[in-house]
Amino acid sequence: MLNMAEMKRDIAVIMGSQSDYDTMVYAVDMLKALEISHDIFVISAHRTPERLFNFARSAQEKGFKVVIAGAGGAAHLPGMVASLTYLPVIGVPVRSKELNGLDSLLSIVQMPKGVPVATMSIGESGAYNAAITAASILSISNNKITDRLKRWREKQTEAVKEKPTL
Ligand code: RP5
Repeated sequence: MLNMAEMKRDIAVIMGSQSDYDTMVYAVDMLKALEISHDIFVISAHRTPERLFNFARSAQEKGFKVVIAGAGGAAHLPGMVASLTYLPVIGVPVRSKELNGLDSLLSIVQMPKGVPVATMSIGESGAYNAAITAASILSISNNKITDRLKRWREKQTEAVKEKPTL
């Protein structure tokens, strides 16, 4: 029997710092809602570069299918991971104190050609949408995830009232 560490998970949610978790929890909660297996790691491109290298180099072999990477400031984590793996990397720009996340957004979205990072919007919405994008990627080869995504989208549509509450 596999122990927890050996279990294969579909999505790796990684973040540059513990302080990013307040944002990345929106991705984690959405993955839970869609019943998608995932694991979560703190990996800093500048504070733990070897951890980054080891993670990115072995992610595919470990069974991950998509990486969601959140980082703030001079946010090189998603791009560095993308440079070391062939898995799709979805970047979440975490809102920074100094520049309100514009620094994070530009650092992640402006990848030079050849090594893409699929970049979401800044902050909570970006984290939330990162999980939905990851689910869409998995749904290509997993009908159960397609059904869950469909049901979730239908519920979202039903929740929008035609008349505003005045
Ligand atoms: C980045 O620096 C992290 O992704 C985080 O958003 C930012 C600040 O990190 P802490 O100083 O809060 O650890 O590496």
